[in-house]
Amino acid sequence: MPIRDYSKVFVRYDLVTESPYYSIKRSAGENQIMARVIESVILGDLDNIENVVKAALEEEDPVDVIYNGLIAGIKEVSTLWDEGVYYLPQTLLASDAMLLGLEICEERLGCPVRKRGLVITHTAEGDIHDLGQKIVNALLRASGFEVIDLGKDVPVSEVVKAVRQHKPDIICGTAHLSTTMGALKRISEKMKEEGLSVPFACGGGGGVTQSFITSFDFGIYGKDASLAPKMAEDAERGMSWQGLRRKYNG
Ligand code: B12
Repeated sequence: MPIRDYSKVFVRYDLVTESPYYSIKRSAGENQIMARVIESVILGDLDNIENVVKAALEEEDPVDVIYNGLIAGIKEVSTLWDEGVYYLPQTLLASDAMLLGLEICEERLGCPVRKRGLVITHTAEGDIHDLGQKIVNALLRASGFEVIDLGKDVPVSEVVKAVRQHKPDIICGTAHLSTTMGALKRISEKMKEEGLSVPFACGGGGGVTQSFITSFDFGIYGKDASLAPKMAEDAERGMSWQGLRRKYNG
């Protein structure tokens, strides 16, 4: 007999759990358009994320879509991962959907004509968790900073070389793994060896805490990406890394 209803074929019922839908409702409240952005991130819906984000941008500010849509969605994905509901494939799809959405928001944010200063951003050597870094890039660019994005899994020596070459006002680093966060400290040590002194704002997960980041020279801990433009502004005005640390981690 021919199959009449294809919607029941190849459905992974273990993935179609109550959990994501419950999460979406919890995060978005009454805002239906934001609920669709969150849903597209959680479900890793690469076919629809672009249209959904564009629709949200007709009603909402790009920074709100980033915070209340894309970041809210990926936070739910983090919870689903921690609860053991999501595994690598779903998480990877969700991450890619978030990155696509972020690109569209970034385009909409545009860049102020006057450049305020230069920032180098990267995700630590051995680490591919670059979502936080990409958010930092978008918010910095929206605030008028020129951003050199070194990408993910960037060797310590390459970061230091870029600092030597471009002389940024501030560097940003993101790490999530206990095995990669040490690269942030090694950057600080190498900069010191070479006589370079640049504020080094860091964020991420796992062991990347304020006490770890402030255990090495130049390190300033940022819990949230929204702090990056504020730190960059202070650095560009000439505040030292010690001054920044007092202000943000005091
Ligand atoms: C998404 C994710 C992935 C995605 C990453 C996709 C991508 N493009 O980033 C994929 C599926 C690829 C992945 C892979 C792996 N992952 Co993973 N992953 C996660 C997950 C679910 C969410 C992390 C995340 O992106 N959060 C959202 C972003 C937006 O948050 P964020 O980066 O922290 O950024 C925020 C702040 O920290 C801050 N911020 C960040 N950077 C900066 C910088 C500055 C300057 C400032 C001011 C602020 C700031 O601003 C942002 C918010 O505004 C976490 C679980 C969790 N609960 O966190 C595990 C987690 C990080 N992963 C983990 C592991 C183990 C892995 C794998 C090794 C799994 C495997 N067996 O292969 C691989 C790692 C491969 C590698 N070499 O890196 C572990 C790490 C454990 C540890 N402490 O070592 C975690 C904690 C899961 C767990 N509980 O086991 N992962």
